[in-house]
Amino acid sequence: MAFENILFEKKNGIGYVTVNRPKALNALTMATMEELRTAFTDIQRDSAVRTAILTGGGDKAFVAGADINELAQQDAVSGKAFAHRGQAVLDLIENLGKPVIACINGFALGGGCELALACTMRLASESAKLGQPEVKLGIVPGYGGTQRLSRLVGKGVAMQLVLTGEMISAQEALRIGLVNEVVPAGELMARAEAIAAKIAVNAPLAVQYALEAVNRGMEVPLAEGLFLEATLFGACCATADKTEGTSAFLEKRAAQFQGK
Ligand code: CO8
Repeated sequence: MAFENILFEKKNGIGYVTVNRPKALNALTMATMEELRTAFTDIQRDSAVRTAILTGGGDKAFVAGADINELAQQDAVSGKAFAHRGQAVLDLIENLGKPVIACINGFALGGGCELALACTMRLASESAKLGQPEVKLGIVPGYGGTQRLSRLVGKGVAMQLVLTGEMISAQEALRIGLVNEVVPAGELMARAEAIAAKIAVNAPLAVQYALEAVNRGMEVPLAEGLFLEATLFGACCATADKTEGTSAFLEKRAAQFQGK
């Protein structure tokens, strides 16, 4: 499929997705969201792709939010449908079964911050700015910002960000746990690729189940989460990769995983 709003490339086991509307600071139109859905569905289905890296085109923005031109047209019914459809794309990214690393190379505001929140981990360049400015536009976050942000950084800090709408620096985002690491802009992609390479040598099913255990475990009481963990642990014990991983350790050689 030819994309108009994103760039999509698969190389060395990594799916590279770039939101590419730099003139509008990569603002998310519905068409852009549909293209993201297509690209991430492809990544999910392609067993040769082990991780994904999501970033923004140009040097100014990751994503500066939902496209305000489209937002301005929404009424109660279409606005709800709009938010729902976009949320489904972010759910796909969050539960892809493969890690998605957000490279926040500039503004990550509103829907852009929410898109980053749906990723498995977030790296930011030193000049990145993050925030949930929706209240300044008379709306609330609609792509999960009121939910994922508070789960990630805690209720009090999330409230401050969502209610003031103020932008914070990459360093402040690091301090509150909104991003995992801050790196110089020129090193952002290389750092993401280095993390992806570390994940790629591990057992694919174990990576997938670990991701599922953390994501789903966050939503249930501890006892249920521990039960889920034990169940997925048991499932891992039935895989060829567990036999290979434990044998390779005992034979003092590198494991060759097959994702089986
Ligand atoms: N939508 C559309 N166009 C945008 C957006 C956006 N979110 N952000 C920037 N642009 C455009 C500008 O209009 C401008 O276009 P033009 O050159 O044609 O005038 C171009 O990008 C460059 O922007 P600026 O000139 O404003 O650049 P500055 O460096 O002066 O400022 C800012 C950068 C601070 C990032 C500024 O552009 C800004 O404040 N942007 C809006 C940020 C924002 O409010 N984002 C939240 C949007 S709401 C949202 O995301 C809700 C998500 C949930 C939706 C769920 C239901 C749909």
